[in-house]
Amino acid sequence: MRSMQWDIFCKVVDNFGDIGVCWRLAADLSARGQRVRLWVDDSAALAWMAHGACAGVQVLPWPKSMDVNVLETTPCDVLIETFGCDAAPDFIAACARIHSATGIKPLWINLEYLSAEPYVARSHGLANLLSSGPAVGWHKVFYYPGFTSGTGGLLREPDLARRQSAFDREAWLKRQAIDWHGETLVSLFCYEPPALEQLLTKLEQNGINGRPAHLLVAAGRATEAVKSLLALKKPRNAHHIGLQPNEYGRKQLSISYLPQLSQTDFDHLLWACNINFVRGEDSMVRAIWAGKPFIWQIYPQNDGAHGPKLEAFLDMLAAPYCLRAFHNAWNGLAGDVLPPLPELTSWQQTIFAACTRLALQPDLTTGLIEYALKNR
Ligand code: TRH
Repeated sequence: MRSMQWDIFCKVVDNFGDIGVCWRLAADLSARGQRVRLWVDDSAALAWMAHGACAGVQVLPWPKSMDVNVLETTPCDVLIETFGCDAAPDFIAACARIHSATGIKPLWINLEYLSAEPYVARSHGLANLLSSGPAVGWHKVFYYPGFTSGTGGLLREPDLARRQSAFDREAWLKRQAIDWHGETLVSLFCYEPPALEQLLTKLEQNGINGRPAHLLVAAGRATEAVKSLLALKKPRNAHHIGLQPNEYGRKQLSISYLPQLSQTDFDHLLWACNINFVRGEDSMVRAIWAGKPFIWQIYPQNDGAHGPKLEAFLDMLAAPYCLRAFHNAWNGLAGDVLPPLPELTSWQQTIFAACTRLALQPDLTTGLIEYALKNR
């Protein structure tokens, strides 16, 4: 396959989703023999997220005029702006200069956010004609990841299934120094869900279906949210959640706080757990590939756009009523009372069916490479 030069532009707005998706895409392109420069305004998270992975990607600071000289020796074949960010004007001006000297012009793609809403299939592949600036007359193509065949698909590395089937849960838990005694493992990666306290109380009282639960809490906002709730509970209760034995003298909930994991280890976490709580878009996709029961906290938007987006996602999953009700409460979109967790076997079947169906679609990186080979 022809190797092309890809230039990916990433602006970190907040949280880890922007850089997380950009890094995953960059690493996947590179693993398939493509050459990648990742231009990012804040690469701090890559220190832990990308740890030990993919020397083939060049990570570069957001470009200024002197930095784009590299284009003279290695011109850009495919320019990807991610999540509505505009590529640096100096970079575009350099592309335009090269174009007038050599006729070489990059394919210009705007990679959009993931959603299961119907507008995605309608908008995928539409192009805008640029009416001003050094690249006037060029086209910018809107490329939408998605869950159906009329969209760009989802990120899924070709070796994912092989790695997953070779995964050794106990060895991994040991390497993470997690003190596990066969409890039901639940991962928690969230913002500050209004029903978090209720979830902790439910787990403390009943574990999962009466079996002890061990909660593995992701670093950052999830850890802060859990710790501050436990600190609030302390004076009322005189005990920490998770330290209370139940009527049989057994502890129903224990908690481990995780360090920041590499993306590879974040996958391992999702594979190791029986139930995953995830947030944002990238970890939701990874939870689908993990094939385990999961709950999604959607990224909340001020205009309420996350409500219909969550509905569309639940429709795509063919989620039964109990899974919808739990999602709506977890996301603060319906009532104050957190319903019981869905029954595990049917929950597992719903996710497994979605995972199997979605794995049959071409993945995002394959689609992008094919599109670039055809349209460049
Ligand atoms: O961090 P997020 O909430 O990102 C969000 C959303 O993507 C949202 O749509 C976007 O608009 C906003 O950012 C700006 O959740 P997300 O998308 O799951 O990204 C988290 C990334 O962090 C994902 O790639 C997994 C990775 N990660 C690790 O690699 N190690 C870890 O320990 C943790 C907790 C996460």
